[in-house]
Amino acid sequence: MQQTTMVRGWKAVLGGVALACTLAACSSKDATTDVEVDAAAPAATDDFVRVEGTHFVLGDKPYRFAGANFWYGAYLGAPGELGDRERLVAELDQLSEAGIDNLRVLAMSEASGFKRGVSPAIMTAPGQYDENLLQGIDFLLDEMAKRDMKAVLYLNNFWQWSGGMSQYVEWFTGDPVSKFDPDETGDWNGFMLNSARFYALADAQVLYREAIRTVITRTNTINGKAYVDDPTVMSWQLANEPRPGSDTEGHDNFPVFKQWIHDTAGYIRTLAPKQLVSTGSEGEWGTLRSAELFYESHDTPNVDYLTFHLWPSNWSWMDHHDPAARLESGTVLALEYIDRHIDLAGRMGKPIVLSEFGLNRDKGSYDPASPTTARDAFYKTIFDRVYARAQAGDAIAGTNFWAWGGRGRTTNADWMWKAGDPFTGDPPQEAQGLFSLFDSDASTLQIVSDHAKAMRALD
Ligand code: IFL
Repeated sequence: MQQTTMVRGWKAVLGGVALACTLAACSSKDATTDVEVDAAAPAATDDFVRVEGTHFVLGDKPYRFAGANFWYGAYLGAPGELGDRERLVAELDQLSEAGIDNLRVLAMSEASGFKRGVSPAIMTAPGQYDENLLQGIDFLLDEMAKRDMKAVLYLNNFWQWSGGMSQYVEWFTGDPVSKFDPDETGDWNGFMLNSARFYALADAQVLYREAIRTVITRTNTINGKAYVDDPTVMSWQLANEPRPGSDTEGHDNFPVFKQWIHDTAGYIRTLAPKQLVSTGSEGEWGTLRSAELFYESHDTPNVDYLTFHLWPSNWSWMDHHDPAARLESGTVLALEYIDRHIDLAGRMGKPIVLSEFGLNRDKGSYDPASPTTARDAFYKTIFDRVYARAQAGDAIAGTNFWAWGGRGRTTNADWMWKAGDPFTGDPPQEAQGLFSLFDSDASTLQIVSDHAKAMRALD
């Protein structure tokens, strides 16, 4: 199969696509006319994480990990005033010393009119990119390589905090994101249904692919490595938490959503054949609460492994304001959710990663000095189950807690982020301290660290 990825500006491609795509679907072949889907599995080379059956392998050993979400890693890596390289290096050292060596990072954001959107964005306008922020990814990857860390880089977002799919919808329909901004309207259902229009917009898909290509085919300005030849990148992820619709509405979007996953994953595969492709899905919760639809949407050789997320207080299994109150009953549901997804991955014959989970601090405090008793108990129980299933040879390969807050602190009375503030693990639409694991959270860090070491020690 010939792979001829042409380098073209998105506007030049647009004309061809408008003719080639229907609004219902835009396959990868249609979108570029020069890229084929269902490409071969990545070349197995020793330095890259690869998939063998339901496991990851690195060199001649299984690769299992306890990692972190670090969405703003590239922002810290940017040169000059924008970034904070000194902080980034110190925190990578802290994480690495704790054995936390797998980081899930945002690699594309879009400038938006959302009240709680991050600013600046990597894509400043359609097809225009902030070179400083791209150099932030360069710096991050280079520093991670020095510490033998692996990166999972996501290329879009279903949610508003980085612009994401809704911003593409604005660019290509003219409907402003402000009309659907959940932080203004309180209407999350309407926001999600608007965001999910993205998949069927042929022109938006062309720009999205151009953004994907811009990042994936980049050469690191610090170490000269082509990203596609850099084993630091374990996986490219289609988006953060892509959903076909809202919690339970949007079944009509499912066919185009599924096709979008299969074709976009195939497109990424052609660009980065040595690296893995994953979706960033929450699992059944984010797929119209359906295990079957989750299975179907990932049933393509273009997706190397599965991801799922676990949010007991967001999902009302526990209480945001007092996570201890229903810790026990919520944990039962959480463990069932974990087991169901690991079993499903086993049936699909793919590895699976719990790539987000989190819980509030005691009494729902945002204060980094407040205790984390319930959270610690929750982390420990989750890790124990993951370890037991991994030890039994099941498909679970690792976890990424949400989220590394490091030394980031807010001094704002409302706990919310504004442009220019230090970053914490909580994105701008959430209180800074909601789910962040700060550098001072010694007991939680110890739990993660112990688990990381135990996972690594498994054969
Ligand atoms: O901050 C949220 C993030 O957008 C996500 N999942 C849940 C997080 C906590 O609410 O991807």
